[in-house]
Amino acid sequence: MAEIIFHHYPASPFSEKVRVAFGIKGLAWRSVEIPNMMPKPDLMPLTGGYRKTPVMQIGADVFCDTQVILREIERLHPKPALGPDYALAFWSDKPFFMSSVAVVFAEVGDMVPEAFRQDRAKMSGGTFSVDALKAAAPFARDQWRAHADFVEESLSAAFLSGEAPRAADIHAYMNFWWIKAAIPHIAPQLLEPLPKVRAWMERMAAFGHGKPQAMEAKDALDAAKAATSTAVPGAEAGTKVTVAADDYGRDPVAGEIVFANAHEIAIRRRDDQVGEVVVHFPRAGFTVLKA
Ligand SMILES: N[C@@H](CCC(=O)N[C@@H](CS)C(=O)NCC(=O)O)C(=O)O
Repeated sequence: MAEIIFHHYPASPFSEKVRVAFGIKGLAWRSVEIPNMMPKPDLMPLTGGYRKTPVMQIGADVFCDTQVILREIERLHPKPALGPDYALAFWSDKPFFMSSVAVVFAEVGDMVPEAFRQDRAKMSGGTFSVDALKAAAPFARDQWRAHADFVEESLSAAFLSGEAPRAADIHAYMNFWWIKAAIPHIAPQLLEPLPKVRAWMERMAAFGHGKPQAMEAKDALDAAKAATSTAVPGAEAGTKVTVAADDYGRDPVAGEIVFANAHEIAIRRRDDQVGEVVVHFPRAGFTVLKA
């Protein structure tokens, strides 16, 4: 099997979900560091326009969004099982993450470069107003505290579902990890009323990230070009579509369906730098339009 190539950057909270999964499963992987804003010239040839972080590549198969990334890792490396807690990703990635975004950027929004603020405004189709974030901070902190307390209340064992870590732990952990990494001066205050969460965070951090080995972006493009997708065509194969996220970073990706099922759609596309690749997206949270 071709090696796992993971396109990410260290401060990315969604990437941390996958890095922890690599840690729990003890996997070796190649680490390609990508920019934290557009342009991403070495990523676009692989994804065809999808710009979010992270992206996982296995040969000529490219997985966009942690939903399909975690599903593919579980399929290829089923032990130890993380289980099917996918619904919890929606809680972690939307209301809990959005309150974390508001809490974090109310604190550090002034310090990030103007290019980053413009990038995030464009990606969300809105604005990035530090003044508005600061004004909303008390409300955002209440929201954050409520979501954080859901986890505190649920921790009656070492992990959320018992004595072994499951996907639920990974989803829940992302926002705590990010708060601690992005606003270390505020995190102790936010975590103070959450003793079970603090102990569980230490257990989660102890899994580490598996065995990463750095890789140049150009080498990842060459690896795609040298490989052939292993995706197996289904009944819908050949239909031309565009696929786009339905929340933010909605840049559409065009291609021909290889297969589509309840959870995943895989489309084939060509690019001079990578040849023919198959790009995989989740169904939940993505729109598919006939081209
Ligand atoms: N639904 C996506 C969300 C990914 C996401 O929002 N990632 C953030 C970084 S953690 C992002 O893409 N930010 C803009 C960027 O990195 O260019 C997933 O689960 O992978």
